[in-house]
Amino acid sequence: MEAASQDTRSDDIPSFMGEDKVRQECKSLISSLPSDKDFLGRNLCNYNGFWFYSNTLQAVIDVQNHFRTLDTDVIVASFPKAGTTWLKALTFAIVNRSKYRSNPENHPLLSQNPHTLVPFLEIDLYSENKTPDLAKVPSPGLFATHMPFLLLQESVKESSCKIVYVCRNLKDNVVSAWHFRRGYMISEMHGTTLKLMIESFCRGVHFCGPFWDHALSYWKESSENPDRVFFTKYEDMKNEPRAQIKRLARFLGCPFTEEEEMNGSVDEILNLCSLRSLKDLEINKTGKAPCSIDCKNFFRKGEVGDWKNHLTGEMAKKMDEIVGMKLQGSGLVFE
Ligand code: PAP
Repeated sequence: MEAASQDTRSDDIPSFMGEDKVRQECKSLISSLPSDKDFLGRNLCNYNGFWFYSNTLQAVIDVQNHFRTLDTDVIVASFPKAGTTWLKALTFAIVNRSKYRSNPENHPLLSQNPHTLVPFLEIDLYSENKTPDLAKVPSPGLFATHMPFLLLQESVKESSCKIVYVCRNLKDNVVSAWHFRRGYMISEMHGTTLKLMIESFCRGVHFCGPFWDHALSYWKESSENPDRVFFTKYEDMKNEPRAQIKRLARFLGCPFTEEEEMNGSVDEILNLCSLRSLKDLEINKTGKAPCSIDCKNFFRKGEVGDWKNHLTGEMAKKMDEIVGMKLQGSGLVFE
């Protein structure tokens, strides 16, 4: 089946995938960049090796030009659909745990979606405004990004802020992205196939891709600066959640004390941030994330290996081969 054409107009396209927010200077830049189409036939341009929709590139450039981190900020970075929502919730809950210990019923994660509490720089804050007012952001400032480290580094180079990154094996990542897109881009997705999406991922031509270069950008930085960049995988978080959040808390400079471990603080945070708990909350059933996507789309199965229910052996083999080849020699391995 053919992918939907670029000319198809649809009202279910989120703003970051559009082209209407681009200012003249960025239009000129885009016209000079390599271009291609995603699996839906929508325009992508390649900026410093990574593919973006035009509106997102405008915001990426505004982030690079105007956003400067503070030492106390934490940036939750991820490849889309790799576990962002979970890592946002955990990071928020860990760094703010002392504020809500005595009144857990007022915890913000019970009434707000993790994407509201930890907004994306290039998809939320800088998408409508090149210099958003960050003065009211509570301390520590928690921000998120899908930008690769290469593009983020301008904003973080003058501070000692912390960056936490999650990625996920490509097969589950693609299957998750497929369901996500089908959840909110109902008419736009009509007439496309998972096979076409996989082909675009295997070519590396997809939003924020190539996948492997994205992961490698943070992998390399975390190897060189382990106090600066925390690197984890969705699979590791699922397999050993307690060990991973203890590691995360240590990295963030607020390790769980022995007393906290004894009184169940680690498990409380894991429960609060679990897929089951978040998915059941009214806000996440009926609310909208800042990017206008219904919150419910961010919560699905959360299973490692769900790809087996969706991909043929041939599709899986192709993806394993290309990822294996691209990551060869880096030390980064996906099971
Ligand atoms: P984003 O990049 O668009 O923000 P992201 O949160 O990275 O999306 O990915 C959503 C995936 O994380 C979904 O995976 P699935 O499609 O394989 O099910 C979603 O179910 C999963 N997810 C969301 N919240 C949690 C959570 N609290 N714990 C575990 N997995 C979660």
